[in-house]
Amino acid sequence: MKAVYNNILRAVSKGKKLLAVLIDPDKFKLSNIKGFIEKVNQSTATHIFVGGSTVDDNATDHLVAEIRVHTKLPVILFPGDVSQITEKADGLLFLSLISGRNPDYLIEKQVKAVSKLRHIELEVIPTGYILIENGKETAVQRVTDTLPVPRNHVQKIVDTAKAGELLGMRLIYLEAGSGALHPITSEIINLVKKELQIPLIVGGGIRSKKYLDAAYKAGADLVVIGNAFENDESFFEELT
Ligand code: 1GP
Repeated sequence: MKAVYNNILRAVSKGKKLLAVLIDPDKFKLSNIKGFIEKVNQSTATHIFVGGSTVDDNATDHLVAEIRVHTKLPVILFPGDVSQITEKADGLLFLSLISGRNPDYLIEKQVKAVSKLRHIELEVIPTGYILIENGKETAVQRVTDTLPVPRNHVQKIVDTAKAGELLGMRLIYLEAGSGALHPITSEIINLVKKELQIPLIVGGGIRSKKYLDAAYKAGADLVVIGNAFENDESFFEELT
């Protein structure tokens, strides 16, 4: 079954824009999940992503189980580490940090994940993950010990995304980083989108409807928002 990816493809082919709410297991108490997910259900969100750069073992498993009790939206893992893989989710973004040059995040972690994936039923979606500089150091940069691509190296960003597609990745994720000062620019989104046949995810620092609409208009198929919902749940209503 490839339901998660096929549903994304179907939505993109119809020109429907997708929105993922990112939940970081490190920042959410299990007891707050029910109320938060009720807001997600009433919003325009189409997906729930779960993941973080540093998460305690088992926290993701428990959190995903609790989320599933309260929603029918697809729950997709966006893991910072192998320990965050759980079969309770609907799918897994199998990330390769193709903007970086750290072999651990290009292939080593993926090899380590296989012994876990072999025994569980989880839709695995190969995803090229591209970190772009946003004005401040991000957790991804720190944890992965890689440099983001400078924002003004637009051709390099476009070529990196295309290389990911040519390597067989099924999604490209342009990441400015959690709480980014500058979200990914419309110019970058637009030029990357023009090169790709596969769906484009954009995230990091999107904290207003204006930013969200700009990302969609430039060509993002799916936008990921974490901090803006965490910091102020009334943001859900702003989007409706
Ligand atoms: C981070 O792209 C996501 O990995 C979302 O970022 O928390 O800034 O919305 P924000």
